[in-house]
Amino acid sequence: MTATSTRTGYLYHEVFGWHDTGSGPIFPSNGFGGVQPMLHAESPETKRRFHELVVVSGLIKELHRIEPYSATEEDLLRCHTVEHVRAMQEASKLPKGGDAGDGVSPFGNGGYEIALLAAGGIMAMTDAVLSGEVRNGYALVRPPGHHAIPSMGMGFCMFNNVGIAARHAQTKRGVGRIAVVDWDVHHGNGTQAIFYEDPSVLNISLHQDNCFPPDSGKISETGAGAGTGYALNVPIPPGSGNPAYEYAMTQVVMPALRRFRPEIILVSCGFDASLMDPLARQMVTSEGYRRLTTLLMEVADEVCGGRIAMSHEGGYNPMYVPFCGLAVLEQMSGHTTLVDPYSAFDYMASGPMLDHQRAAIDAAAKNVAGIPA
Ligand code: 3YP
Ligand code: ZN
Repeated sequence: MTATSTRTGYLYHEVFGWHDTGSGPIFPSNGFGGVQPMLHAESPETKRRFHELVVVSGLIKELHRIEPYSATEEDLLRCHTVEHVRAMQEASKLPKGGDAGDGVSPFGNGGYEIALLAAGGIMAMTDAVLSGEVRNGYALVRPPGHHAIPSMGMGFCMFNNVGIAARHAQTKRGVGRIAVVDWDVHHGNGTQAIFYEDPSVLNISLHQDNCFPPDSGKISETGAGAGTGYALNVPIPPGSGNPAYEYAMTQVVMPALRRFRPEIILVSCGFDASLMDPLARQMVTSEGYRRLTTLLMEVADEVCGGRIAMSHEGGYNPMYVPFCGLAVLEQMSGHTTLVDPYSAFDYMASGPMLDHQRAAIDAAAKNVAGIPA
């Protein structure tokens, strides 16, 4: 199978920066309670700076811009309960908005409409990849989605953007088999929950072992009922860097995709496994993200005509996320622009994979054979 287009899609909308997560850094700020107000970890800054680097580097000229549209209530309801959708609609009308479900996922007035555009953003990118308008593409959306379960949002997520795009592709675009590769450093528990009993969606999550949500994403979670075997979890020990992540790709993700043979690969792309991230303890560098992208493109060329649609999830270092993102977009599009100055720090992450890291990934790799052939 060959891709009909060689273009790389790119999607961003200024209103994603208007999703208002308030003034509590993860936890709500509180008078004399000790949490001093500051920008929330999931702030506009990381994504806005990523977008601005895409523009200033000149890479934007090599990308094919895709416009987002708003998901409809019907689109949301393919993944979420009507109670969750109604709760988000109602809270969004309040002068100060509300919370998506767990108390650390605030949104402001009008946040519901922004979340519709985020879900519709990855839907639009998926459409563009499926139609052949682009070969692959990146939707730089906000709020993120991979923690949102059917009945509630959590972990900074309101609705499960990638899940909604997958169901949309199946019901409106005639797609059968879809693979989700989630390399955000946290477990993609929401996406896993949505497709846990569904054999048409293979959900692979690489994440730091027991990071967030607590006790979520163990190798023993492999799906249920008709979906048995179609969930794959790769818990990676803290302190892992490029070699361990590459090993997880070659030993788990690539063989699993070859076995499952999806028609398209959706990526929950977080940059919070980076060397510089405050919300996890991994050591992936921009070159590491470039390498993960190369490997994913290789297997996508083999199994699904190169069709990859990425959706932005986490990543909380406003200095570094833009360079990790630029590396991924450069690799997807085959163009290079400027040098990542933070590569001066790569020596910190240059160590080899350690034995316990290899053992953890080898243990997860055993489940690849459990994907029904
Ligand atoms: C949610 C609360 C503490 C950690 C945080 C993780 C959010 C995230 O990036 N998920 O992918
Ligand atoms: Zn994350």
